[in-house]
Amino acid sequence: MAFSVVFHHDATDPLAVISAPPPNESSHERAAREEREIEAQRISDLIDDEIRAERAVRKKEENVVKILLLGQSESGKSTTLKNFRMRFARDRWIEERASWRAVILLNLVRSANTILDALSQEMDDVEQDGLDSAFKFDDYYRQYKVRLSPLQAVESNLKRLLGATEDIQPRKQISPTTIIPNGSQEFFVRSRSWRNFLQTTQGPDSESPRHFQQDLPTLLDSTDVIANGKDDIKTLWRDSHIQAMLWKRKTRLEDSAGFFLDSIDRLSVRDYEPTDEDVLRARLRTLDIQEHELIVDDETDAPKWKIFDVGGSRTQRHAWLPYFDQVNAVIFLAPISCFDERLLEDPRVNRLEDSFILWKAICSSKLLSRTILILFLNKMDILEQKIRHGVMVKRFLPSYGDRPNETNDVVKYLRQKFKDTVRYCSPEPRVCHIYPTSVIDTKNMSVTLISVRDGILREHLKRADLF
Ligand SMILES: Nc1nc2c(ncn2[C@@H]2O[C@H](COP(=O)(O)OP(=O)(O)OP(=O)(O)O)[C@@H](O)[C@H]2O)c(=O)[nH]1
Ligand SMILES: [Mg+2]
Repeated sequence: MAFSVVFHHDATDPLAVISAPPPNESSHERAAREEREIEAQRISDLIDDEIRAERAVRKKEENVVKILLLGQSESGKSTTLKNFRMRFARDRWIEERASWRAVILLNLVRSANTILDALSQEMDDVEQDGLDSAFKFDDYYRQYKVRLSPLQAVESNLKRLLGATEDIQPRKQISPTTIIPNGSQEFFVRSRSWRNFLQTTQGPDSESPRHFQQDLPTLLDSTDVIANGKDDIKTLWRDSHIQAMLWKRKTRLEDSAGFFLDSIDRLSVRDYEPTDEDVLRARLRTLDIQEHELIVDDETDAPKWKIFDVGGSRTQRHAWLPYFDQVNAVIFLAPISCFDERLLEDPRVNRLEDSFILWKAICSSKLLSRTILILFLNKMDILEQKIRHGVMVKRFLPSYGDRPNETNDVVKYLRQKFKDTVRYCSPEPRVCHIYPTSVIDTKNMSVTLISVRDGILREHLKRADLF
């Protein structure tokens, strides 16, 4: 009898036996069964929808390449991000460029004030110590100090405009043989207030012209004061006694101080508009994590890129860790020109040594064991300058031994050291791409970024296939 039921259904479909209604089913039982089936179908559809939604999110996530920029403070992380934005998000970059004017003027004025502060201290010291052999900065120099005193107010006004905060770092015992951080305190702007600033200064046609108009008088007043003092600033900056005094006192000007001081004529006009290079050179210390989304390829299904820029000073590094298991690639910046410099936040520590310690920690990290590693041996231009001026690498890096004091040899030596660390410290074998860079050199960086992009994409696709 049961067989006759089976043959009632499609004999070619074995599932038909299971899914067939029970024999002799009453109409009551049938209604209840159908209700159960409808409910089961509803739940099944719900689960399908959830799976589909999850897959869509995962697909979207998979189609985002996440890059973390790491390295000590002033290693060039934010400048690298600017290069990415300049190259791959050009429209937005141009929109924001004008808003950097306040930061650029602040960089310039701070450098001038740092020189004036060093001059004052030198005058006080020589007066107190009565050193006959020291060069006497007499009334001739005192008049510059008086004439340029309005720059203090300009610095305060620009800081207020940017919502900047002074960074108070404790001064520590310092070695007499190394360049020590003896300049004015670094300032920083929290990313939120800086973003607000950018959003409110995008020009009279933006949505917030009122704010732009509010900021303009401060910018123009600052420009006028700088224009009034520019000849004095230039004279002081070019004075060989001042240069010798800065060197002797180990006064640390920022890397771009010379660039802005040399460009003072161009920067101190009322209709000044920042160029790409000005923005790249502008120093604004990063606090918090800044996140930028870029489209680095014209193809519609190409992944989007998310780049995370972090603060590099020691007190900021705890914030890096949560990003380690989220990112596809790390670009680590090691400023190799810093072999004779000390950390601003801890002058006992050599900056190159600090970079090595960080690099070792990154290579050893289990969380990053499958992350693509890219290393920029940065500030090549400054390394070349130092070597040209006769600074001896082995004096600061005894292990360098008697190798030639030439840029190429130094780069080769350091490259091998960083490479050895990858080899010996990585939890599993990995390839690391190493590029010598000067991230302020836009032309070369454009080529480097294309190579970095292609390398990351290739690796990203390969890994997506594997896992
Ligand atoms: N000459 C030269 N200057 C550079 C180079 N890379 C960065 N700089 C300058 O060094 C300064 C610091 O660079 P940033 O990109 O702000 O450094 P950072 O790593 O973001 O620093 P934090 O935000 O403090 O962690 C800026 O004034 C840059 O213009 C380089 O290769 N050559
Ligand atoms: Mg930064």
